[in-house]
Amino acid sequence: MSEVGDPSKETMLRGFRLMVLGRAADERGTNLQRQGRIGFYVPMNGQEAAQVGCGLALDAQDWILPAYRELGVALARGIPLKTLFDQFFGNSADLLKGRQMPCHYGYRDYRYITASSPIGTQIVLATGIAAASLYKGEKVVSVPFFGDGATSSSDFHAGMNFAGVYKAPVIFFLQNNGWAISLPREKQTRSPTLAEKAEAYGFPGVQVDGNDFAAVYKAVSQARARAVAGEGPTLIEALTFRMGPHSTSDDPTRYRKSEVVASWREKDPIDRLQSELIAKGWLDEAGAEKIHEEAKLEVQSAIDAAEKSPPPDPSTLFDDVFKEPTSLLEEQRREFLEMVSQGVLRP
Ligand SMILES: Cc1ncc(C[n+]2csc(CCOP(=O)(O)OP(=O)(O)O)c2C)c(N)n1
Ligand SMILES: [Mg+2]
Repeated sequence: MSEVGDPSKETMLRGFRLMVLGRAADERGTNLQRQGRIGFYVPMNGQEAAQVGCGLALDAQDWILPAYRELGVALARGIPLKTLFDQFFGNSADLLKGRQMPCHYGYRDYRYITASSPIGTQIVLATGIAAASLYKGEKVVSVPFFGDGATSSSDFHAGMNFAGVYKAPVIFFLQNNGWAISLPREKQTRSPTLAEKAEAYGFPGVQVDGNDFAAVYKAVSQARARAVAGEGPTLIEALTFRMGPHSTSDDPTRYRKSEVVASWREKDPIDRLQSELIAKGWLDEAGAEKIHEEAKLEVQSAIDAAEKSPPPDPSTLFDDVFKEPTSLLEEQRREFLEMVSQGVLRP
């Protein structure tokens, strides 16, 4: 169980390692797509403190409902790198059987619900799960991850209202990274802050520096304590910045000024935590360097292992549609495999 309030030395060091590992994996994710080795990628570069800080403040039993760029949360939850890269490659070892876009993963064993691209959907789902936890008397919270853009969705308002009325144990974790693809935060709403939207629904909304690992951890752990004590939900607005493109299908230089990006580079969450740990005497330069190097090697070995697995067998395409396949489906499978063997179709 995580501590409530300020993170301990162990949690800070663990957070640092995970943030460094996340950055290394994320950079390779983007590069693998650029090299044509995977089909798509959604980077989280710049948002490591928000994601790992939140992830580590949760209990393993809490429900995570990610959007699509929550690699830091996945690592904090303990999902192995190899499992994630298997999914990015969509290979035969992928637990999702190569059927989802890269980054759209979910794992029952980790209470990590499948990522959802339709904006805001995780907000209502999390609220429903939290209402069920309340009904069953479980001391767990549900955490939807969403962005500034999602606050304009109807699901945001429906979920917030429902959670407020029923005092559902939800931590609405909003990463305000400044942009909803090419739409800046300033054009999203006239509210001065996004956090204050919680007031209308009768529960606290707090703004936190999303590039400050310890501040995020503290805010989330306190919101969690409140939720499991039956005091209801909290909206947390973590102020951060998306350093890279929205996804590998986006070119942010067409809508963002390079000076703004450069100013956020000065606030890099990993550099910041590294300096803090060194200032406290909990880490030295050589120790930090070792963590960076080890992360790169760990990522490389996960990629090497994942790339060795062949693609899923074409015949599996028809599995899991029904518990018992219908005769029509079996006929389609036969026809499909025949076309594959004749080279008419290439899986
Ligand atoms: C309901 C819906 N509308 C539009 C889209 C297209 N879309 C994909 S991501 C995105 C921006 C979301 O921005 P934000 O909520 O700030 O999250 P971020 O990508 O910045 O993490 C949009 C509009 C979508 N996926 N779903
Ligand atoms: Mg955004």
